[in-house]
Amino acid sequence: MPDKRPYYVTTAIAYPNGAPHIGHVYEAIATDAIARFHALDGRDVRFLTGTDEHGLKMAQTAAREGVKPFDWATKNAARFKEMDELYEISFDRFIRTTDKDHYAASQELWRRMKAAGDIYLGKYEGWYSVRDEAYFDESETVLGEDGTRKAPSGAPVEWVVEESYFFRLTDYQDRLLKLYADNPGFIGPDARRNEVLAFVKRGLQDLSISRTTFDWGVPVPDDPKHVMYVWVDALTNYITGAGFPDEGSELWRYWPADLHVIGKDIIRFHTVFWPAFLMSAGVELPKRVFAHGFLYNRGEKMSKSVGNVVDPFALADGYGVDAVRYFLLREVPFGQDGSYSHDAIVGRLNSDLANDLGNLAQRSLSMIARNCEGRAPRPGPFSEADAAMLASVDGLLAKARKAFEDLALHVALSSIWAVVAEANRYFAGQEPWALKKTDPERMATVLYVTAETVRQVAILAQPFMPTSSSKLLDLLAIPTEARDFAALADGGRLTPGVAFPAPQPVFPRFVEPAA
Ligand code: ME8
Repeated sequence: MPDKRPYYVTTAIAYPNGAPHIGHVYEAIATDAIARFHALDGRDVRFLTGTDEHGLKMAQTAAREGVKPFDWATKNAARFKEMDELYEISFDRFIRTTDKDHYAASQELWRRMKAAGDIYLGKYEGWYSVRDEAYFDESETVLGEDGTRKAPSGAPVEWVVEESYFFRLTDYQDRLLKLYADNPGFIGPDARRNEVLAFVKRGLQDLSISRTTFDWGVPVPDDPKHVMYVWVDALTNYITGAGFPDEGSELWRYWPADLHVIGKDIIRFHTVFWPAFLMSAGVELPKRVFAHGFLYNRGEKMSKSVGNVVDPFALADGYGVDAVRYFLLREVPFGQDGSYSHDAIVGRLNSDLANDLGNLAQRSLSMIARNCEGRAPRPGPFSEADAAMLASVDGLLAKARKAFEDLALHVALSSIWAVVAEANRYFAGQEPWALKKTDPERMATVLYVTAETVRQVAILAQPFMPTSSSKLLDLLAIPTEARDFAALADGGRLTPGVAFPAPQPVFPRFVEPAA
């Protein structure tokens, strides 16, 4: 029976203070693969992504550009959305934190935390990093060589003294530790979990959650000279996207979220502050927060100031959307840091895509076109080798499900490509081109088994490479309603006699442009 339960997955919402970079597209692609995987597996998926538009960083960048923060955000949010569309990100909503319903949700969350007695007025005196939009205890900062104080990220910090509302985070230490102990899967990967545990065990301080020295934010209910600290409203986006506070809404069935996908630098906000806010407001907690690693350009950290940000639009132009999607998810073990280079992507593109899968499909389909009247071959009895090949490809769904359960997306891909390699060995070993003269029936069986393997590989590759996979499925004349995971294994074997369109290469080799 298909599992039709709701599945709610989110990305972090990006600061649209500039153009998107490769880290943003990486997060979108990985989350999209997860969303598509569960949708193909029958789940009722909702996928939320968007932009985080308030805060001092946005206000300052807009001021430098000489435009209003909202206009600056609008311009860049459009670029993020274009990037998502270009990369086939299957989001259900692109939320902007300047959306009206998000103001209502944030203010309602605030009211509930206040009603719970967790918000009080005080005075903040301490360090703040605009780039990180984060407060730091002096012990966490370091004095740079230039004599200025820096956050752990290297961003400059400034001394802030202002009236501020505080959230009683101190009171949540035990409840948070219990949450982590009772739900070992709440924070992943383990390295991040250990980091958060150590942080919370050291003891928490109350959190400043409003600002008065600028007004680019969600006004605090009943005290509009304060705007909410940008992270309070930013985190709330996840429940805005599920219809909060209208708990009778159609969308509320998606809450609690199954998974928040974020980068490792923002784990504390998502696994300490966010669950504490929700506990305070009496809202259920998300089931899991998983932090992916950082991408570095040939090993170097990317940043706008270093000027080595890789433009996702240029990447898509250079290699193709599916090649970039495949490369990032195959090359970087999900949860670890990874690095990008031209040579590495071309290597993967030419070996895994053009040689391994592309050639397998092209060679078997062109033989079918020439020797089987361009129709799905009719197989004879299966030999041991045929049965072994089919058993391997039939076993992939279970492996892929396990890999997605563990959020080991790269493992799902390596299992699929191990079957592609096996299919290439099978094809070469069976020599269907030689069977053409000696045993045409046997040739038909080998071509059938190969094409059936390609069918299942293409179905399973859809979360990673939606466009190329669907081209492959078109070449096998698979109807759109037979492309989900229910059609894997004997849920939908290739039907003998079905006419195929003329075969075309799906994964061209990358050829270096002339210098
Ligand atoms: O943090 N490699 O926004 P953001 C991989 N607005 N991932 C990276 C990366 C890199 N080089 N650089 C950034 C914010 N990211 C907040 C989030 S959520 C309620 C608010 C990831 O635009 C980063 O870890 O700085 C985060 O998950 C996402 O990109 C957006 O980063």
